[in-house]
Amino acid sequence: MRIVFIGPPGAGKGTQSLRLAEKLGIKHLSTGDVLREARELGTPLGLQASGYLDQGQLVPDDVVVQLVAERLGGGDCQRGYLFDGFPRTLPQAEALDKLLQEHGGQPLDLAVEFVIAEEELMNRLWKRGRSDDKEETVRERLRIYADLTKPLAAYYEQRGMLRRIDAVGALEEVFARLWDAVESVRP
Ligand code: B4P
Repeated sequence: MRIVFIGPPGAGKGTQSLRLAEKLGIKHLSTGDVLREARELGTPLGLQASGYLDQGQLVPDDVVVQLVAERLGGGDCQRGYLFDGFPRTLPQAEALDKLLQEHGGQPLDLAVEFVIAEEELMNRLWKRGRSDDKEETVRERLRIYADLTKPLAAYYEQRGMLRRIDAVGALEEVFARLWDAVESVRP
């Protein structure tokens, strides 16, 4: 299966995606994890991404698309994949469609939107305390989400691929909703 997750920062995309990818036996790719790891290793990608990450800004589209293109070409994506945090902008979604055409022409099966109130997000991120989880940075990430990423839900809805899930509740409850969404599109 080919799946993408859309949701505001702290919605639980990372938390749920690891579990879902394992259950489905597909590759999991978090662009956020790859960027943070690159920063820690001090690679050229990491140096390029660092300032954006700290300020809660999106890393430029061409950088992220290049990163995903490299991973899609790898053999471990043949059985399917779950992209967590990608695409995040309309140009990224269009670039992904193009990449999929180049890699065998198989479209996505499912886009999941995690729905959650801002207050709950602030609460979760405050507890996590990552370097980009400071209140001011989170507000900026939420603003960017509303402006640039949330419109992707309509993009996938028009293509009949979107399922929305309530992301509030215990991890198990959220996973059960996610699994229902997957089952609804499984061949
Ligand atoms: P991401 O790494 O994607 O991070 P996120 O949106 O903060 O997190 P997520 O929704 O995965 O939350 P999580 O499960 O961890 O992005 C970080 C940055 O990377 C971006 O700001 C941007 O700069 C850059 N970036 C990434 N992708 C990009 C792209 N495509 N284009 C450009 N830039 C890009 O959960 C958060 C917390 O909530 C955790 O502590 C977790 O334990 C807790 N939690 C989860 N589920 C819960 C539940 N049900 N109940 C209670 N707590 C829960």
